[in-house]
Amino acid sequence: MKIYLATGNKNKKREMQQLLPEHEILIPSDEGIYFDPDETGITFYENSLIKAKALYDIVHKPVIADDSGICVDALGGAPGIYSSRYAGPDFMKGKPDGTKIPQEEQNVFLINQLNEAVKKGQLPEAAYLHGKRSCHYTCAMVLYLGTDRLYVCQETFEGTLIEDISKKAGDGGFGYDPIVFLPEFNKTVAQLSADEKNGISHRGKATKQLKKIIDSLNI
Ligand code: ITT
Repeated sequence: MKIYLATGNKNKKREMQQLLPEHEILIPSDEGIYFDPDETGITFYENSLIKAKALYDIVHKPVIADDSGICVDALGGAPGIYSSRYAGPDFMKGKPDGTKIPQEEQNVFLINQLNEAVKKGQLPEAAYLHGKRSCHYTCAMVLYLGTDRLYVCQETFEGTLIEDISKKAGDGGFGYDPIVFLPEFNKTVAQLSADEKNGISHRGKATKQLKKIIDSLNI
């Protein structure tokens, strides 16, 4: 079946196609559809629903949306929903003119911001509970099948942020993956194979649950 993925992010498309090989994953740009809805929500779920509904209203076919991001405990869960726009401590929610900075710079800013917070102390409780460098990815996935007809799965993927950009490693995955370390694997997320990442990631776990719904509905 054709499933539209409400994204402009080709890395999300690649991972979703690996996760749902029996379906054809299409993104708006594959069909020349202009798609850039305002993500005005304040939660992953709200933004995922905004994207899913916006694309459903154009294609009137099953749509999945993925709103995701990295949440650093010592930073109170930031950058969270602003992860793709994050531009350092002065522009946690993105630059006023909407321009994005390169991923490498985002990575450096995030590590330095965490290092500063750890140095200053007085971290949020979660950072003491899970470790001062703890972080997790979150993925809110909405399967939108018709007006007022939708299913939601939200999942997380825990790791720790490396201490210095010189320790970044791996060229798999995308985004913040080279700086997210998984102690149990002794690897960064970017050092995992695609199958390994999909097996444990926020996106992989959310998709696994949505797949059960897709299969049970026989759509
Ligand atoms: P769309 O809104 O068009 O889907 P986007 O990339 O802007 O594309 P989000 O608003 O959901 O999507 O932001 C997700 C950001 O979170 C993404 O750009 C990365 O910076 C980060 N992110 C999410 N999942 C990730 C993953 O698996 N690995 C690394 N970084 C990830």
